[in-house]
Amino acid sequence: MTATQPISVIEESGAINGHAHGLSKQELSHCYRTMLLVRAFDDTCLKLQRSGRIGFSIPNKGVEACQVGAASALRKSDWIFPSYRDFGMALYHGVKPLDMMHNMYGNAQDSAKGRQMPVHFSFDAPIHFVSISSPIGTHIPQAVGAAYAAMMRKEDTVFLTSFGDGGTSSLGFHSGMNFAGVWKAPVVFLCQNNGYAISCPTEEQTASDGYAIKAKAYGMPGVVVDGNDLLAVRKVVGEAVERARKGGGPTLVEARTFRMGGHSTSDDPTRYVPKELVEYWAKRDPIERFERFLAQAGYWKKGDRDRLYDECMQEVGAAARAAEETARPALETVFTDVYADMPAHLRRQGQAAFDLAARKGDASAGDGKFPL
Ligand SMILES: Cc1ncc(C[n+]2csc(CCOP(=O)(O)OP(=O)(O)O)c2C)c(N)n1
Repeated sequence: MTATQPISVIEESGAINGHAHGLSKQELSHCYRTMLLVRAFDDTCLKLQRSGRIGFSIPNKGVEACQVGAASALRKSDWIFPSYRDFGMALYHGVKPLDMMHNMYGNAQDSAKGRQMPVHFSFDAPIHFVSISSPIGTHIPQAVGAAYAAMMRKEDTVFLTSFGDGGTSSLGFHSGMNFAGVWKAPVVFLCQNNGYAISCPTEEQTASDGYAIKAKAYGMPGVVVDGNDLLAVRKVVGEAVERARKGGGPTLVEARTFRMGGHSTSDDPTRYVPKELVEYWAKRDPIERFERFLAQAGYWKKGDRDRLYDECMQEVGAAARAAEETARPALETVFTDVYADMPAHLRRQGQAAFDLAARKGDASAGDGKFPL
């Protein structure tokens, strides 16, 4: 890992040494509660997956400050082109756990009607949150193209695209960074360096001295920030956002953090992450760090965490129950939302599938058994 010291604001003690964050008590509380909501959603989905009620989930423990700090630096009119791990950004801007749970269950209320993987949300926004793509890095040039279009229309909208350390090895990273650098598109590239791309560590991902340094080759600033420090992420992303908004072009932000769970529920990180590394990062939990800051500001006392986390768990639990009770999408929806006029061969295939289902019954009814 590079020797560059990440920018931080909240010291381990919770002190911020005169940093003017400019946030009201209400705004700070919203950041704190959103981080707890991310964790509650995460904890609940892990239990749902392990008990066979949903098929898959993407853990987020440890990276909450990156997501919430970055989202808090954006206006609602800005755009987020997220990675699959970024649902904290959506929650911050008002998406409800229930909207997310419908997707986790792939039910009839899911905007993708179960035709996407779980955690691949697409929302009817309270925020501009582009639907999540699985292929690594493909959303990076999409964000740049959208930003360039906004620039040509002389809008002052900013586009944030977020990806992991592994995302920097994608073709999309190169083409997006290059185009944005040349044309000064209003983009913030947020690389959440959580140490691993599934089991691939940084030493095997890049020969360069970290990720922020790559910005230099594309003619833009590169900044390293402590990704477990919400106020530092907000400050660094906020400066990049304002630079972009004023026509100053893109920035690459590398947020150093650590994912405290598996890559996904299909992964076993104990097979490749050294125990000492987990212990090191466990002492740097982003939520506890923020609590120490809130306590020093006089906004937090012992007991607040349990009460609020419990509230979040109630909200997420109710969402899971409601999503589980919601009917599955109708079989016909497999064939909808693609063509305005469905081609004849697809209509024939659809009819054959409906006839089969009518004769044999619903093949997916499994009495609550693990669906895969
Ligand atoms: C183009 C492409 N190649 C491979 C994969 C399989 N894959 C899924 S997630 C992942 C790791 C990505 O790691 P990183 O970008 O660091 O993000 P993180 O999961 O750590 O947040 C890989 C290789 C994929 N989805 N898309």
